[in-house]
Amino acid sequence: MPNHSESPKAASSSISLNQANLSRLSPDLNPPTYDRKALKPRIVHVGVGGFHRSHEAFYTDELLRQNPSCDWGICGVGLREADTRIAEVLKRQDHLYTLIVRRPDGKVESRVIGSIMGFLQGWSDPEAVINQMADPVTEIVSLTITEGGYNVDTATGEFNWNNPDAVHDLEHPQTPKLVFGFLTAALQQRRAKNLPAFTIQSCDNIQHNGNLTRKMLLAFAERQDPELANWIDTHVAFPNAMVDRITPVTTAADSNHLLERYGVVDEWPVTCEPFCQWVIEDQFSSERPAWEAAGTQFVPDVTPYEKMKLRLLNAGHSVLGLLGSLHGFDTIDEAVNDSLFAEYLRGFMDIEATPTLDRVEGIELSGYKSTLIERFGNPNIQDRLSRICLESSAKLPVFLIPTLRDNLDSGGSIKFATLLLVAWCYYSDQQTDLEGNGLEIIDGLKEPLHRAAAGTRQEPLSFLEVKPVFGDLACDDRFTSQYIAMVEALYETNDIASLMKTVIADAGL
Ligand code: CS2
Repeated sequence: MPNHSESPKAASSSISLNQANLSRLSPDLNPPTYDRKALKPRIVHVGVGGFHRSHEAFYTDELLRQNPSCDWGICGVGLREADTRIAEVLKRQDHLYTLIVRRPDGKVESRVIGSIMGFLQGWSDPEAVINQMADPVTEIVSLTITEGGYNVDTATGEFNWNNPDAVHDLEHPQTPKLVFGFLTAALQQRRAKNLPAFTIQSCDNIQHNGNLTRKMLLAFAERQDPELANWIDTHVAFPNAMVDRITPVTTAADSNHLLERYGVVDEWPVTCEPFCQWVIEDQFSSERPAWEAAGTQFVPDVTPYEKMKLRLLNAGHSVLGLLGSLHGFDTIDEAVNDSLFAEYLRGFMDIEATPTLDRVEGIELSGYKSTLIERFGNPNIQDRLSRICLESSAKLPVFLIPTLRDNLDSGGSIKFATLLLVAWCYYSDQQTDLEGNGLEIIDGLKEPLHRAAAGTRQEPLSFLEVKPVFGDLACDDRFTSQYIAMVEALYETNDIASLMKTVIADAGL
């Protein structure tokens, strides 16, 4: 959740953002032009973080502006107690918030988004969430629950029954904790009432995110009620999708900007870049919004788009995030504006990631990569490396390790990716940058990663023993000899820049 503890200090003349005050707002804030009262909660969205608010809620708001007779509204859902603050803020603001789009040239465009119309708290009132999902008005349940939220046992790729919450959900189907428990409880009701199924739309950065959601939900449902599992298998659609918009953590400066510039008190706005992309497989259980009017692309197969995005953008972020953190950088633009880091990033993308990608209809990869470097360089986004590096144990197995494995299989270059894993080992071991300044590490596997990495001086491959992340990578001799050589060099010299230069030089760049 965004670290946004300070609320803007309101002056007596300031306007609180809420429905009643919409007509008093500056037109420059582009308040909704449609009748919010006419919206129906046809979408239930789980995980109302910054990304949902800059992406799906934005696309839906755009659609509503273009077609005022459209009635697709979003009912937000939080499943964790940590969602209390967003629930309270949205409630106070009648679920309105400002999206602040910051361009690289310094221009800022803000708009008040009106597509979210409610918020339900799964941790304190699970029944309300289940009933809302089960209500015939709901046609889509969409998810932004992060890479780790799919409850995958990364060592096997299967549903993780070691998670006590999964067992709890089997025993207490009406008071679930995991999203899968909520979905089966709601789908059970719909099946019992002979209602059509809703579509489940994943909006997370995972290859084949729809297929994975389906696999995990069916595994859970199979244990709970095999007949329900069959029904889900036949009736529920899980379109795969590629989602993209860089959305940094909101800071107090974002709220202050709105207060100073427009006299508006928005307790939790969202800042993002201008670029926005959403490519979805057009397979829905029933109706869907005509999001294409708002710029969404509907395609028969999203695989090449998602692979391209995960392996270039997300992995590129991790390259800058981990190497940049060791070097002492704070933000992505700082890192990418350093010529060594830019060259390294481009080398990784051209030499290691690109050969593993499939052709993408209508996209010229070289231009896509240049655009990525421009997007990363946007100085007004202030995307912190701490955001990029958080939960690396859930990200790197999706963003980076598949590229490394493909290159191991094909005999391709592995040095750029290997140095990244070596940097991650040092980062997890020392928990400081190379100057000894402390780094705040947020990761569900922080302790196991630290313990494994701390054994590196005695046994250079020790970090790779974290099997849920690395699987059997340590069995590949070409990889391990490269890894050991780089670990020894980094631990001896504490000099990441020289190692990066060597990788670039060895690649003949
Ligand atoms: C980032 C993503 O979490 C990460 O490491 O790479 O959040 C990225 O900013 C988004 O996927 C952009 O679409």
